[in-house]
Amino acid sequence: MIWNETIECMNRKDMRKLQSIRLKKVVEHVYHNTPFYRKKMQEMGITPDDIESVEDISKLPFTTKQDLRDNYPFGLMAVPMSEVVRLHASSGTTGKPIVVGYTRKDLSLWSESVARCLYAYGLSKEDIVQVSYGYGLFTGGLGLHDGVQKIGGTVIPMSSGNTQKQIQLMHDFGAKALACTPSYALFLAETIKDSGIPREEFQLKVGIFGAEPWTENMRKEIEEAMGIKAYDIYGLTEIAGPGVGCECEYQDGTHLWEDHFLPEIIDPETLEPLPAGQQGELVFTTITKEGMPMIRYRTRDLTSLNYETCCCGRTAVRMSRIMGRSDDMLIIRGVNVFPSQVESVILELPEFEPHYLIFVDRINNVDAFQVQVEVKPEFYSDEITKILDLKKRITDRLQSVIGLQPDVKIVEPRSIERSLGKAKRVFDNRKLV
Ligand code: DLL
Repeated sequence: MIWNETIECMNRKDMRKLQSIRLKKVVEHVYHNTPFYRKKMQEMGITPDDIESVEDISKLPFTTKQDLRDNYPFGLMAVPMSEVVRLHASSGTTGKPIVVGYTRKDLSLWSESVARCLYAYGLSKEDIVQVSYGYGLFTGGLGLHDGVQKIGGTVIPMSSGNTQKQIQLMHDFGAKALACTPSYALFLAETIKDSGIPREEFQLKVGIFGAEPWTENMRKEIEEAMGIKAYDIYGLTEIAGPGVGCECEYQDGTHLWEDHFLPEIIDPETLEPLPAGQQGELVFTTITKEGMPMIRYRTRDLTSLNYETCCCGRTAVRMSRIMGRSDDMLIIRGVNVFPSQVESVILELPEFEPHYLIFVDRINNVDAFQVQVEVKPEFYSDEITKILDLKKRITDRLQSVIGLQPDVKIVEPRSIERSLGKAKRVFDNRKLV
């Protein structure tokens, strides 16, 4: 099902035209209403007149998370606060939170974007959706909430946590879809298993998972554990929240709603735009937002774009699965390691649970790299040779994929703390010294 066929299936030429008109408009808007952007453009010697079409986008300055922090809390608003009807914020791990303000129109285009996603998952007004993303300053809860209401569906505003109750209501209310982080979905699947309620008694068919990187292997794991189809949803606070893009039934990339959020891929080192298909850093310009538009916002997310028409009929550009954030990449003994590579290996091996932690430390000036992983109860053993055998298997596999030998520590089932929201799996203690 397609929520907005005219836009989602628009031919490329018309989409470029629409994007060009909108880009020009938003550049004028921020130039006249946000001193920060005006100053940046003046420094580069450009005015809105230099922007005629999307081809001119590379003339514009980039915006970074640091710019949002430096202008905390409302310095990047492009409308008077009397027009701002909602604030969201993202805390991040360090420093001040970043704050985003939405006008009524911004909220409407955001919920329209989420509505497109819900239709792409095959959901409609007949369906009950349990929203188990956190409600509050985090965009996950309210973002999904408004989207479900937009399509006329029934929303269960659960928020995260209270896991037993989540299971009970999902069962009693007959939720067809569950929206939460993939890591929380794993915990819910485990809790459903423990509850003893037969899986057939649940109506659950669809997972709406995002807010953190997750691998194809993790998708398989969750789909099997829950008996559902697990779809990706992508977004970030600075741009809108969840629903900047999503997968369709073909699950061959995440469609981005490029009539609102104009994407580019750049080389994170040289900052030069990269051609379609090449992996680099995703950059967005919001071309319809009023409250706090973003010009060439550097997401730090690493992916590539595919402009071919999808089998579903949508022409909306697709991005490949996010490999991770450039700032999540670990450099261990000179080797680049993405946590997603570790996750992929763990989930390939049937003896292990999808629960793991990565510790990096510096001992005597040498990087120490430890991976802790839970073994499945049926493979857990008191016999040291069996555990050593398992350890060798996973160490060899990690070494061949990553090119670096980790110290693997196999831990007992259920010993790694479960996540209710975004999972924190990497502890790089080198940054502390
Ligand atoms: O996580 C918004 C969101 C809520 C998206 C619910 C999807 C579902 P932030 O807290 O600002 O916003 O974090 C944004 O999370 O730049 C990515 O690094 C990561 N991320 C979000 N969705 C995905 C995804 C929300 N589907 C940051 N796959 C982004 C991989 C994702 N990473």
